[in-house]
Amino acid sequence: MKLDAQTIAGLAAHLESCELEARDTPKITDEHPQMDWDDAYAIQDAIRRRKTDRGHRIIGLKAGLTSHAKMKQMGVETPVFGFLADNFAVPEGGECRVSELIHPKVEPEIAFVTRRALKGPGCHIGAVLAATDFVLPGIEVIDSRYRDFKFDLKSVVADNTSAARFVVGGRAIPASEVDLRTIGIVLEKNGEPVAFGAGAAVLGHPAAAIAMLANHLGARGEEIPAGTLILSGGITEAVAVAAGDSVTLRVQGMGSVGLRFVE
Ligand code: 0L1
Ligand code: MG
Repeated sequence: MKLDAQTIAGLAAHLESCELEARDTPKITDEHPQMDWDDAYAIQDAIRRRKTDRGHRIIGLKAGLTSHAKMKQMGVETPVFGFLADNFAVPEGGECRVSELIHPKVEPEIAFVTRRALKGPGCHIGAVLAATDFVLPGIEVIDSRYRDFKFDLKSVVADNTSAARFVVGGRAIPASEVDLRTIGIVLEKNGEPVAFGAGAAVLGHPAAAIAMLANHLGARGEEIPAGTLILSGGITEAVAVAAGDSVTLRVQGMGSVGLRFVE
């Protein structure tokens, strides 16, 4: 690690206050170019602790930048991992307040819920499917705290991978009932299709993103607990939204899930 404990705590406080006050910031590596991956995840962990210390629950995990479309959109090459806090959850068909966010975008995703714990190293698609209780459609609302979404990967990891809100719903089905590679998705904004894709856009198979997360946590002596909701990553590019927009994700054989954006 290159940063001391005080700097990590200060950066976590800074990024979390940007999140809570819907205020943007230049990327933190501008001031701390020596920051390494361990520092980045330590800052994310410190944000997580700030939330749990205030009584929030961590209700899920996420993988981000898992599709070529997203990697190309953001000019990066590696997936990243973050957490979902209880106040990020929007009820199906519910409202998401844009005044609480900086510059929200939506991503169509497949969400997994585990039945058994998953631990790396060596976690693979087969282990993920065997440990998955069900999969269901999910929309992630990302909201990088970095000005104009200009960042590098370490800054993104520290910022909890731009996690802000999410909704899951539609028809939950056992992973064995569907080929997650060929499953088709359509993302609609205000009734118009704006993005299309298939599950294979996520690392060839969305379960591969969950395996990568388990291996990432395993390297840190952690695991994905049983009963965890995990967003596997955007299948397409992220789509910008504003107050008044209504977004629906349709997933083949799994129904639809949606939310509305209000001021
Ligand atoms: O969930 C995601 O793929 C977002 C990762 C962070 C990068 C971004 O803000 O687009
Ligand atoms: Mg995402």
